[in-house]
Amino acid sequence: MTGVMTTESQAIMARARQLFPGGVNSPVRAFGGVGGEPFVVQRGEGPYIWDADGNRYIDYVLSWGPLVLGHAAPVVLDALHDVMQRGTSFGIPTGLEVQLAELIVQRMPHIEMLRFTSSGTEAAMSIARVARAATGRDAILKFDGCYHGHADSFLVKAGSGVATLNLPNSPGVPAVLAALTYTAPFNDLEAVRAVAMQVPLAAILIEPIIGNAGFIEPLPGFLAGLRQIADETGALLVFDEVMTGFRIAYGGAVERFGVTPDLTAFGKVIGGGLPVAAYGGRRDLMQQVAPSGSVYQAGTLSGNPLAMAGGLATLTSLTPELHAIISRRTSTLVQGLRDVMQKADVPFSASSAGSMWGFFFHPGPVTNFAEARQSDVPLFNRFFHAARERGVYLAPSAFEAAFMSAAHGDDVITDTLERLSDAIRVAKS
Ligand code: KE4
Repeated sequence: MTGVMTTESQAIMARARQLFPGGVNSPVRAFGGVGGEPFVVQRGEGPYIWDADGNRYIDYVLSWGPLVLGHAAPVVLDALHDVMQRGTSFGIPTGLEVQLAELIVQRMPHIEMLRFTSSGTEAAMSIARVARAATGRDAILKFDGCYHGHADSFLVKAGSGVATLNLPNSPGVPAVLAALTYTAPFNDLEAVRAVAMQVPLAAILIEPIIGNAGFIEPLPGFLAGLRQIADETGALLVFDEVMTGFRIAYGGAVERFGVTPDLTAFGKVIGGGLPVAAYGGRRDLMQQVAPSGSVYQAGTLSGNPLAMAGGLATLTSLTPELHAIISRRTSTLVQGLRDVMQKADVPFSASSAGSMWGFFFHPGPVTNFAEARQSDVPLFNRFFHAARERGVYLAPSAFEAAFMSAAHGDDVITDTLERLSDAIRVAKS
């Protein structure tokens, strides 16, 4: 029997599995949700990535959101090349972090002061600490399906029933800490009110559109209702815009929904593919962060000049006009997908906001994570692999959002729809 040829990806992953848990440096990359063997990427350019065996894919994951200009955008590469000539890291203030912060504040005026970190986890974790210090309260409330990074307080799962104490969702998370995090279903104001009236909350923390359970939008009035509950009960309202920031609208969730949080976490797009995140908001709250205040938070590579240059090049290029173009193309893709799935006669619902989109194999509407979990995951998994075999890379999980970039031209979208039309024909049978 001839030996099965080992692909280059398989050979590299075999070595990786000896070195990293699951062979990866972040769990979702291991394809655990969809099964099969992850591939190793060799390079990316524009809307495309190539794996170690030379297979090309149209990429709708875009490094889980950061690459709103596409892979290896020339303007980003030029900025990095220029800045690295002067050194790569100092641990000393540089003008670049000021410039990027001014750009963020200019587009999101509710951000009066901010702090850069190197990951969204750090940003969200720091916000929890600031909220607890500012309110003198320990409890926080999050929503089923929302992900805010892997800090202990956020790795919790809903207990039985609605708005109950939470249980650790990972070994190593102390039960006493998990018990300080309450969970409510997305879009359920009564559940939030039930907790907030019983328990003094430091913060109500939410992804304004959930990107970590697929793509789930707030019902009209839901975010405004959270603002009201927060004001009535003395909790802070926190938007985790690590994924939605500069994607669902030029000015993020505040522009799209007209609700202003007290603190916001950012990430992904503001680094343009380099490790950047940030948290910020009301000046009176942010001034409590060391060294101006006593809430400690720090980071060796926070505000790193390379990362700042990546973010500056990206946000400077992302003009309102370009954002509108990408958003329009995203709508075209989503409508095209609806048509494809209708012809294939499969239960399907899809939506988009700016340059972020997502779908479920579910008739819809999907208004919370429990409903999302009723979608046809086995069909999604077959569709994921059929799409990948036809050169389209979607997130390797039924519960992740998808993204669009400036590099995904109309021709790429047309090509995508043709490929996915064949993929669903195979996946549904
Ligand atoms: P990081 O620590 O991974 O930079 O950011 C955590 C985070 C915080 N908030 C939101 C809304 C996020 O989406 C994330 C990270 N998103 C995931 C994608 N679901 C990153 C991919 C991964 O975990 O490898």
